Amino acid sequence: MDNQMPRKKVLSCIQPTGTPTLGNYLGALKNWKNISDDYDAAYAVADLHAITVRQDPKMLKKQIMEMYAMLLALGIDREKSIIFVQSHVPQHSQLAWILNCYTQFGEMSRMTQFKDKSSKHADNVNVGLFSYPVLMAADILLYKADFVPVGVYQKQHLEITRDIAERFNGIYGNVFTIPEPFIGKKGAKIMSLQDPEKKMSKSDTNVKSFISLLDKPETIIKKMKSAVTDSESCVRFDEANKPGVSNLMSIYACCTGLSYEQIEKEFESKGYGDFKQKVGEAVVEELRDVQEEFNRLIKDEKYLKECMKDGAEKATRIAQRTLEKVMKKVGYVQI
Ligand code: ATP
Ligand code: LTN
Repeated sequence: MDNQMPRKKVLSCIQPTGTPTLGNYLGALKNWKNISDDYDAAYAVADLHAITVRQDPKMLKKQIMEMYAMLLALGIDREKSIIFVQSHVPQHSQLAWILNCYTQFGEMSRMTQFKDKSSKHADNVNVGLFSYPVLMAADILLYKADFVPVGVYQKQHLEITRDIAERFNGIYGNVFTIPEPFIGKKGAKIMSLQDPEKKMSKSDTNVKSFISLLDKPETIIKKMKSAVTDSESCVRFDEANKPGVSNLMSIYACCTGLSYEQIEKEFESKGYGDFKQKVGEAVVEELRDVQEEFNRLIKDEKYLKECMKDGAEKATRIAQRTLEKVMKKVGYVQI
């Protein structure tokens, strides 16, 4: 990269709503490490977003520590990138309130995640769940992110972030950078092992449907072996007619770097048993280093908290600068 040019900025967050899955890893986390080599990256544990669904306090605390340890375990260089916890930087909530007042009820009503989640949690359709994308817009806009690595499912939230930013800039001048989504091609959509029409999700009640990043090698192989395929017994990429096999092929491609043609060749005269075993082994290999590092870090609460503090300080410096600018534009009195 040209040394004269300032590096482009990237921000992404993940909710601490459970142990991340292979879907989260291949669709998001794995790319975060690579991206951080070329961009000014900030990554956060979105614990404010997490309470849009009811959380048990003890579990939430545990999951925040685990998700943070997981981000450190990815091997991102903490000298170059910022890794922090959203609730440690109050500017996120402050900007979210302001942006709420520049967001229309009608446009928020169209968000598909809200529709999905409110039907899943019909007993708790809270206002936070509704305005979730505004908090996400605040996360992104505070750091003036040029790019936001997200899975394909978050694309609509990125679009509304752009709309809110453009609207605000239209009124007050050039305050916010308009962010672009950054959706990796490989791994963008990893499907459930039990129902390949559905995405792999960490909150799925059937544990056989996902690989958790902390699953032991034996468990990974076992879950792969019980993955739903079809009766054709031919390893061929065809998402429409062979969603199960295609999903396993895309997992294998992500872990080995092989193309679909190369994979089809490798398993030309082999059955699904061999294929699933190989996919399982490739996943075990792919996760080995991250798991080792996670297991080391999670025991060291003192170190994790030191890193959190350092991350929060760095993030606050950037976030406060943007928030002050916004407040000045809106007409608040600075003291
Ligand atoms: P939940 O089950 O709590 O809704 P989730 O596992 O679906 O969570 P999120 O926390 O919503 O995942 O997403 C974290 C990141 O991982 C996002 O960038 C998202 O797009 C990506 N991601 C989630 N599931 C998948 C998947 N199955 N394939 C690829 N990427 C995914
Ligand atoms: N909504 C996202 C998590 C998230 C996020 C963000 C992603 C919260 N704030 C800012 C990118 C940028 C999710 O559930 N995957």
